[in-house]
Amino acid sequence: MTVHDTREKFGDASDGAATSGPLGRAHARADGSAKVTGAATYAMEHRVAGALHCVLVQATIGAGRVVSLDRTAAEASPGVRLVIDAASAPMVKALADYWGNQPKVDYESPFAADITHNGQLVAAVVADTLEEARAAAARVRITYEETPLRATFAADGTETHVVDMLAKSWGDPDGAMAGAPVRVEATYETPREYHMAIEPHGLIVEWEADDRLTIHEATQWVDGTADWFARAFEIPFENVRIVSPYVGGGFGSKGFVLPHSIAAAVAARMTGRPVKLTIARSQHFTAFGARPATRQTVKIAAAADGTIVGIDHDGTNETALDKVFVETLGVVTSMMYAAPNFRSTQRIAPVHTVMPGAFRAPGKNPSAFALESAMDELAVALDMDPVELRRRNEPDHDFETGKPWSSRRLLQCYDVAAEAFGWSNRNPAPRSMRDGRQLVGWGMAVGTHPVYSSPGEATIRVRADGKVEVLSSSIDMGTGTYTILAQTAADAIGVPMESVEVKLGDSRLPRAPVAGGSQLANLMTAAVHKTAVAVREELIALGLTDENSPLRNAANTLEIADGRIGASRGEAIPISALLAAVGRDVLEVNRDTLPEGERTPEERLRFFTSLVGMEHGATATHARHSFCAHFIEVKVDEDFGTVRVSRVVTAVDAGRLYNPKLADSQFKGGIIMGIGMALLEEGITDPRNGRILNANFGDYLVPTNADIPNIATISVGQPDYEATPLGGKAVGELSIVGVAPAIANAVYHATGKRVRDLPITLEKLI
Ligand code: MCN
Ligand code: MOS
Repeated sequence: MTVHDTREKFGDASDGAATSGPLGRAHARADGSAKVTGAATYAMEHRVAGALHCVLVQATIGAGRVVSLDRTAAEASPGVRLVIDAASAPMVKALADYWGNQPKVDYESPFAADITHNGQLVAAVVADTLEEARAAAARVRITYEETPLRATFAADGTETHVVDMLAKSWGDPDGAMAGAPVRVEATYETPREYHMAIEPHGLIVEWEADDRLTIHEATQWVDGTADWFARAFEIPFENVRIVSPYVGGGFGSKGFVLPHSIAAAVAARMTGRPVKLTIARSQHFTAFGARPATRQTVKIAAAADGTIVGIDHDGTNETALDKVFVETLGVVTSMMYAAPNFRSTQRIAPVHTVMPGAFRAPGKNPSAFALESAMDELAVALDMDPVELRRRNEPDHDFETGKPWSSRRLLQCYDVAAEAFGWSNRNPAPRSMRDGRQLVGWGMAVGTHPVYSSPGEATIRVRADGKVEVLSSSIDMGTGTYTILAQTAADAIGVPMESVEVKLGDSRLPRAPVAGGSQLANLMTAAVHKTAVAVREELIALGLTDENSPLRNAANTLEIADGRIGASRGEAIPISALLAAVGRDVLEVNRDTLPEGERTPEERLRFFTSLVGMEHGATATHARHSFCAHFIEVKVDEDFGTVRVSRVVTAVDAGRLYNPKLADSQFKGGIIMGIGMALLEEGITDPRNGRILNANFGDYLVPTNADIPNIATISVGQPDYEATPLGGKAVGELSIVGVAPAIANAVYHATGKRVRDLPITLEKLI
């Protein structure tokens, strides 16, 4: 079953899209053929003459310090141009982190001498060839002094710090718990999980002058990256060019500048040559952080009829010793159900790890694993259908902010997904359903993601041949930005999709914020729409008022459709003919969606190179979220305990979908990642030295085709203009949220066994 099979019966978002043009329609990816034919070039495929190769040397201990680092053997190796470490590399300006935490020093090195995690960057070797650099890297002799190590956080909850800023509480949660007839309480754990994008991290750095550089690097944020390099090397923003036309997946890992990228830029500057650095797959586990391990205790108290009276959620995530990353664990819990009494506590536990980072639906994803597992446990305790339990606790507004929902069609998600799945045929008793030697389990859970928004900017050029160029420094990491921006421009101007060409991923283009928090589609379609409407108005004005326009006396106003302009009932001419007649080579318009008011160039830049302009979730008037409900079937082998997901039906409310085909692909991608999280993914840490033992694609398992069943996604969203200008809500991260608990709940239904720590591997079931 696909979204298309169910559309007739259940409808889909394009029903409400209110468009006759391309936006809201299922178009194939505009960049698809370039990708499958190899014409799309990724960062490391960029050819640059005379490039040297850089290879990283990483710490082999988890805690302590470098006592000596002997470069002589490496420097004497064939082809070697440079060996650098903390002692020999020049420092760069230390910057406040992306959340505004100020640095403790003025200058810092990308290389460490004090070791706080295994795999920390300690040196780099630059040579003529990759092989020579690799061979020499193995000859860097390092001796360490090791100090005691905390590889993972202690199970007893000691050594955690409460993050006061994130504490939430209302009503009387303790009183509600004490007086309630039904209570569940359990602790849930999720392990370290890694992004594992297909395209490895890497970059090519070229210094054209002392204060001017170009970097080819896959990034989710061209402008933020350019600004970071500019400030770190103390050169003007305009002098840094970041080029990133294609990104082979990022999932949060390519949002921010990482130490190895600074190291490559330092190496290029020192050698005076372009430098290429690709980090090896094994280094992807330590050169930057992914989802931290979490432990969460959830208590839910309810009346006998299932009405929730209180929720208490206490969650901890591990973080680095010297840097704080918070995986915000209370985020889903505080807005999902009508809880009159509520508390959530956020803790962090510093351990010897690389600083964790954002990974698809940070906070939301593990938060939902705990909450949605606990809801299933509550349904069991109440002897109530889990969908019915959720229906009874559907909140009519957001309890946390007190604001109304911009839209919340979760009840509709339950209706259509339950019907498409056949949920009414479920026998609620565990171990009651079978398929031969397989135990069959049906489980469900919900997911959500807030709508974030930031300003955007776009330039549109209509060329003499009538073709339309859309220019933006925003990026497409497989999501569909190229396609939806072409759709938006085509729709608003009135030209066919085929005559629109979108150029992205270059800091020379108009500004864009990070493609993170699932905000890019909504904010960039808004910026392109605004620009395209202005283009359309200018074309019409030209047609009506230019003394050489053949349409000058045609009517009071003109219309543009299918690339032709004319009076509504009169004859229409191609846009190219109008431009030729009035003697214009090009018509160019630039617009942005920055807040009103005079802005200095510095203020404008700050909006696109920091997170200051980002609106999180609620606006002044509304709470904005996307929603989804997953219904999942698993088959568990009774003898071996192996779990297979055999069917998934997911209903989504992400508002208006700009391209249902690409949105469907996003939803499926998220669900597949959720299946990996539930059944396969786990970074295993050696307690002796903090090493990640399965730091490769052979041992860190992600789902393959054989692991993935039929997935049906059904959209019940309708345009939500309180959420965003064009009515869409968040898509990219939504559907990973809630998959793991739906599977855990299905496994419980199949086996009678509740697994509270991911992944659900066979030894936990036997
Ligand atoms: N879309 C739509 N209608 C909407 C919103 C989005 O049709 N109302 C579709 C569009 O095709 C759009 C895509 O969904 O290009 C994603 O839009 P959006 O939700 O705005 O997400 P972003 O463009 O900001 O992309 C980032 C988001 C994040 S934060 C992660 S993490 C993630 C994700 O996208 N990483 C991905 N999806 C990914 N998909 C791929 N293939 N690779 C990644 O690394
Ligand atoms: Mo997505 S984790 O916000 O890049």
